[in-house]
Parts: sequence; C-alpha cells; structure tokens
Amino acid sequence: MPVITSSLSNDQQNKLLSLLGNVRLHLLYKASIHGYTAAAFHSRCDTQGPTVIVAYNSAGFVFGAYTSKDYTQSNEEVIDKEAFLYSISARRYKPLKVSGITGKCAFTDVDSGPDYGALVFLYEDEPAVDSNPGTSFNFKDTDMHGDDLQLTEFEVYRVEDLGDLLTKPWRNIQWTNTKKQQLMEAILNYEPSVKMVHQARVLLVGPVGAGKSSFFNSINSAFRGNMTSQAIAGTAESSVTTEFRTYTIKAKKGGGAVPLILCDTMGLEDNLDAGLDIKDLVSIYNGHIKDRYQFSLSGPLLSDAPGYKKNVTLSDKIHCVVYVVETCKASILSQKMRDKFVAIRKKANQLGIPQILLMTKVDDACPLVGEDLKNVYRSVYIQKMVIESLGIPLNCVLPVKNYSQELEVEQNTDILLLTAVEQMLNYADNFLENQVVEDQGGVCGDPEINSSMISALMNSDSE
Ligand SMILES: Nc1nc2c(ncn2[C@@H]2O[C@H](COP(=O)(O)OP(=O)(O)OP(=O)(O)O)[C@@H](O)[C@H]2O)c(=O)[nH]1
Ligand SMILES: [Mg+2]
Repeated sequence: MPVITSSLSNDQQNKLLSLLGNVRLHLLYKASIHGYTAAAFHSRCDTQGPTVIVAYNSAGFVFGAYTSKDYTQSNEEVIDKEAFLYSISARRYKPLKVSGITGKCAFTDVDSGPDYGALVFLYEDEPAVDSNPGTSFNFKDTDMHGDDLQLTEFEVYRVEDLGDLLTKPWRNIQWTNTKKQQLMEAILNYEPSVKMVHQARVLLVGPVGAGKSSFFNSINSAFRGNMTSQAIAGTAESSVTTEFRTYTIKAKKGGGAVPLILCDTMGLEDNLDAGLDIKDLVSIYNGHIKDRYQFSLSGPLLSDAPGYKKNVTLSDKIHCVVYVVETCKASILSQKMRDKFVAIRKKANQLGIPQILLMTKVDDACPLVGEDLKNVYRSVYIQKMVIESLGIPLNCVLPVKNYSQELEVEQNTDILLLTAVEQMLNYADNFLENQVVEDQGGVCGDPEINSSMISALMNSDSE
C-alpha cells in the first residue's frame, strides 16, 4: 500500500483549520487510492466521529462538508447544528462557510455517497458531486464550486479535537539546566544491581516509522552535545531498519560508554508475514540474536542456524522492552497491529521483562507542544492519547520528542529524552533484581547463572 498523503496545500489546510478550531486532521480516505465508491467511503469513514469532507475540482475549488456526527448508514436524517458546508478558492481571501437552514437535517445517513442535500458527494459512485442549493444549505453554485461538478480528488479526514492546555501539568518536570545535568549524572553513574552485568540492555520495538532509530540517535546526540545520525532513520513504506543493531552510547566524543545498550529492530507491520517476526523478537528477548543480524523475510532465525547465539548470559538478555509508538497514532492502531502488541506483551510478561511505552513525535501530535515542548504534560490532547494507548499503566508511558530536523541539541528536548532513559534503567534494574531472586528460589535461572554465583553477582550496596 503506498504512503497516503493529503492533497491539501499548506494554505488550503490553514484555511480549513481556521473553520474548525484547535484540531488536527487525520486522513481516513482518499478516493484516488481507495476508489470513488460509496462502499470504499463507508468502509473507512463510518463511526469515526467528527469528520470533514474535502473535494477538489479542476476549477481550483476545495469544498466540502463538516459534521460532528457519525456516518452509520442508518438511512435516517441526521440533525447536526455544528455541521456546515465550506469552500476555499483563490478567488476569496477567507473561506466560505455555509450553515444549515434552520430545522433541516444536516445529512441523510444513506449507504450511498455522503448526502448533504445541497451537495451529494460520490454521486452515482463517480468522481462527481450533485449540487442542489436550497436543500438544507443555501449557496450560489459559482461560490461553492464554480459550477464544476467533476472531482479531481476526494478526501475525508477525521477531525480530532486538540483541546486546550491544562492549568496544572499532570506530571511534574523541572525544565532547568540543573535537572538536565542531574539526569545525565544519574544515568552515567548507573550500575546494574547484578555485578556481572555492566550495561542495561533495552529493546526498542514498534511500528514502521515510529521513531525507534531516531530515539537512539537522539539519546546519542543528547550525550554528545551535537547532532548524531549513527542509526539510519527516515520514512518509507516498509522498515528503514532491516538489521538488529545493538548501540552503545559514548558520553562524549572519545569518552566512556553510558551503561546502556539500546537495541534497534526492524519495524512491525500489520501483515503477519511482513516486518519484524514475533519469533525473532522472542529470540532477541532471550539474547540469541547477534548485533547486525539481517532480518529475513523468509522466516525467523532458527536455533540451529549459524548466526544463532546458543549460549547466553544475563547480559545478553533484554532487561527492558520499550514499545515505540507515534503519539497521534497510539489510539488508532489497526486491529492487526494491536493483536501483534498483545502477543509481544504476553511474551514479555511471561519472561518477566518490564515494559515502557514511548510515545514519540509529541511535537507533531499537538501544535501547542510543537510551539513549546514544556506544554507536553499540559496538552489535553497528549494526555488523552496517553490514557487511550494500548492499556499500558500510565506511569509506564513516556511522551518524547526525538531530534528530527534540528541542527543543535536543545535543553527541553534533552530533559524529556533523558527522563525516559532514567526510567528505562530503573525498570531494567527491576528485571535484574528479579532474575537474581528467582535464581535464589530456583525458579528459572539463566543457564549460565547458578545459585552458588548469586552472592558474587550482587553489587555490594544491594547485598
Ligand atoms: N517531528 C518528529 N519527527 C520524528 C520524531 N521521531 C522520528 N521522527 C521522524 O520520523 C521518521 C521515522 O523515524 P525513524 O527513527 O526512522 O523510525 P523507525 O521507527 O526507526 O522506523 P523503521 O526503521 O522504518 O521501522 C524520520 O523521518 C524521523 O525524522 C519526533 O519525535 N518528532
Ligand atoms: Mg529504524
């Protein structure tokens, strides 16, 4: 499936947003990709809450309809006082907004194309509009669409209310240089509670393009004090990362290593036979996959394959799993992706590996956060996304912004990133402590650790 992008120019989008308030638009349906049929429209746009139709014609008009109600194919007339028709064109400085005629319904909830009376879209399953001004809405044909009823494109967006800012943040963060230095020191001075393990091993896993590789680059940049791009990041239809990579981080150029290994994986995809294979993931959890292993689309790495690492120690295992998801997609992941997450979580739970949800691209998700990152815990929208996401306990959810276009590191971005790392180290330590306790109880020891080694494994302060 090709990457689906909006046909709205920046100017058209800004004009449309000026009619809708503080919202973000999520493209649900694009007729040139999904088909100019009512069936294609309904399969993507029914029960999506508030939506806006955006129709394009070759006369240069962008016009359509907003409704705050669902399409459900109920065959009933839907009353919606908030509904309106609109038109944007180079001819007018401000968009035209047409409210409904008092007492008339906004649209008839039919199984054909969206029917607003005065404008019926996808008329007869064609790239066309039927125009009858005076039916529910009143306008001049020339103002609405320049009398050009053939469509060159037809899109529908879900309209997501971004809300405002909370007066009090729901999580307290000190946005000061002292805090950044404290976080850096705490991370650099971290010592795993098991002596034979020198670095916490944290796995990044998540959908294609979620920002896994960028997270490593961002942490590396934060410690180096300048932009780094060791892990290849970018946007593509399938995962840009195709190898398993274990990255260490240098505190400064030529300096000592941060006691953290970030493991980057290929992205997850909806289809069962695409993207990272869950069997490979379990091998990674258990430390059997080596750095630079090239993931294969023909199947997972088998235990008798040459690259399979048979003898593993606690250091090779994953100590904390970090699910990386884009903030604005967290609550609308496809069912197939959700099912994959359930399977991945189940496996991590069975192995007792602590898990964190890293919600990336907060700057993209909410313009108020894009303007000022300090709004991250005050944005009503981000809070909503955190609460609705994947059923992970709230204290395990960490919103971040990765470096993506900056040329220099920035204090607030670093603070959010380093706070996430500090949490990952705490969780990794919980895992390591549990491993030792389980070994003492003889529950499920690592093959290379036995109870006679336990006292030697523990750091003096945890003895
Ligand atoms: N604005 C913004 N862009 C981001 C952020 N994180 C990542 N990006 C961009 O998102 C795109 C994908 O990022 P990657 O780090 O390559 O994502 P990935 O999860 O490693 O993707 P695959 O390796 O393809 O699975 C890149 O263009 C990044 O610059 C973020 O926090 N904010
Ligand atoms: Mg990647």
